[in-house]
Amino acid sequence: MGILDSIASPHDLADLDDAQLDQLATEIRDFLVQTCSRTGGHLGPNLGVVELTMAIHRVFDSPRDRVVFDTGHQTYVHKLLTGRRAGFDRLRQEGGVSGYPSQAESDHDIVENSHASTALSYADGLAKAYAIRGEDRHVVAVIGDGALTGGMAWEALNNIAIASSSKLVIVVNDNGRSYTPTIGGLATALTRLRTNPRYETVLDLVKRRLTAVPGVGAAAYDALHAMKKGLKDALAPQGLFEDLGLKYVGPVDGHDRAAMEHVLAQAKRFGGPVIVHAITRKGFGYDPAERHEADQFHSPPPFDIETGEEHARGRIWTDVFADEIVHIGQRRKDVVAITAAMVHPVGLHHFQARFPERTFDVGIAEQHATTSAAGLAMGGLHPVVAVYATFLNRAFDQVLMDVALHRCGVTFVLDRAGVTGDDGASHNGMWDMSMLQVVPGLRLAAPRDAARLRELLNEAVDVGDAPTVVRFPKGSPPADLEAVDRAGGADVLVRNGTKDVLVVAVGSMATTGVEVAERLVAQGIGVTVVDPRWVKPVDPAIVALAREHRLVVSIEDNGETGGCGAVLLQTLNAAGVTTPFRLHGIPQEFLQHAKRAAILERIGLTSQAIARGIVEELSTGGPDDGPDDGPDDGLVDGLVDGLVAGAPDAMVLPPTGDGASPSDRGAAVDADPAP
Ligand SMILES: Cc1ncc(C[n+]2csc(CCOP(=O)(O)OP(=O)(O)O)c2C)c(N)n1
Repeated sequence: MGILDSIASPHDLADLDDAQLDQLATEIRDFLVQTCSRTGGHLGPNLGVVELTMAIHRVFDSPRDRVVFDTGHQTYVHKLLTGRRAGFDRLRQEGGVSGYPSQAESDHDIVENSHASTALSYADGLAKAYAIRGEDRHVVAVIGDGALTGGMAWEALNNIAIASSSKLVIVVNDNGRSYTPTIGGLATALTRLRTNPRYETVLDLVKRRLTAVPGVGAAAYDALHAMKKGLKDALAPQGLFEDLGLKYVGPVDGHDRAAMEHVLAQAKRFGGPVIVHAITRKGFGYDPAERHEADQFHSPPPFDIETGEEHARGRIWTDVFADEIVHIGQRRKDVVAITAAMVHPVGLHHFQARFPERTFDVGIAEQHATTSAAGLAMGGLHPVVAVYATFLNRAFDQVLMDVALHRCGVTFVLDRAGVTGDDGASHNGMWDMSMLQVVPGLRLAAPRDAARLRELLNEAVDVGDAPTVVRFPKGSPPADLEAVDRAGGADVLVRNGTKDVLVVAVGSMATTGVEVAERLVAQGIGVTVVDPRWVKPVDPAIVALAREHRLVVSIEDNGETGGCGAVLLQTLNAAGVTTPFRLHGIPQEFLQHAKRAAILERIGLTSQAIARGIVEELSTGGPDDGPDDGPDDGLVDGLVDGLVAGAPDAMVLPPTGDGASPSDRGAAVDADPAP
């Protein structure tokens, strides 16, 4: 049994000696590598915070003292030290520990995040609350140099600087990287600190002094303490944190646990806000991660431990975008690309390699990305802002007022839209189509397959007088699904039999829509399936089709409230179309982490569940369910007769093939964690 097995809470760290603590750090690293090699996960960031997290838990008294990790992707070590080791068997899977902090998992987690740059604001509020309530509790915020590029972090620092009675320790975990190296003036300033030649000398000195004394003695502390002023004055470039009026300690080697503990203890004693600048290495201690150029194993899918080679994954939606945006860039010299610190994950790396001067990594700054894009458009260019769908939430006001109000031709490309699953509630891209519906002039496209992604992206960048959005899900696109006809700008995917049911299937739900049609047709129900391609504004051709059918069914992988179905229903209502309507989308709830297919099953977004609902509606209520008194009754009564005549299977539709619907299989989701 290793030491890690004996750790049930941070208190168990107190009695360990230096050798045991070193051993524990090694065990934690081994454990993380083993686990992530099977499940995928945020390995690199966690390998970088092993000693730092141990030091925090030895110096502070969590959960009485509060520890808030920015973004939350680097909390695996914290979870291991707070009694959650067993749950790592199913990391990021249903029933296992989640990939981010979780209140339900532990009292040691107060913030449930995943969106970056919020920790300092939470910590500011917590520390002020404890001060006002007269509670002697500290708050520790851990924030990476990447997350520190987010504007909200600086809004917080601006306030923390004057909150002199806040017992707040901010640990800047500076590994020089977000995924790729962190960009911008802040990164340059931090680099100056890190690469100052005297820094190494001082660190060496610190180490020598500390190891010269047995254990963690007062002499060691005094040595460090005496040096603090020197460190600060000699090495801290005047003008970063100190000009804000914040106390600054460091830089300190974040992999030197004893040094970290001393600096943290010193910061704790100060009793007001203090910044501790820790230098760490992402992926530290696992060679393939340290050598991994693109992102030092920021969030690999399952991999081979010996070689670090990632298990093959198929071609995903992002790859289709990555290739097409290069073609567009060749054709259009005015097209420029913006990423918020995620050049590889959003597929801009090829574009960047080809057109470096036309690619802007703005840091974790979706708001700035959006308004900067407005400026670029005003200046005569066509920006493509590529972000994960969930992160566009950050920039709603900027989309509305800065881009749309000014009728700027900016294209937003939203990756990982819809249910993403493994990364938990805040990573699902289930709000974009609701929030964007209210933006005047904005046009929104949802491609159903790779061919449509290429087509719609090209159409989007041709719009020069309004924002356009192209959104697509995580994972691999299904096989291209050709249209049988066009209706206005929409593609007709199925036209079979009489005009009983019109299925309006949005984007990635098109395959599901076609499967629903197959099931209904097998029941003798006539079906038309359309993919609107552009879901905003509503195509008049769809309104006309709705008028001709007896039931309209909308399917989307977006929240039910205010999404495509809701707006279509509203549009039909305004046009006087009274056809009954069934709306299928994601219930407006925070979805706990699980596989995407399992979540879709649970919330009824499968062809089987949708088809069953339609048959039930048609047979029990729906358009008209009375005696034979109208033109609809042939269908309805036929179904009811079928049921009455001992055909209960009409209600329980058989699954196709192996029970998993083709769309569920086609939309295979890669195992890589989202950031
Ligand atoms: C608002 C927002 N935008 C983008 C991301 C995606 N993302 C997750 S981690 C990360 C990099 C974080 O870098 P840093 O804070 O330095 O932490 P590290 O991983 O280096 O420890 C990014 C861009 C996010 N989580 N939140």
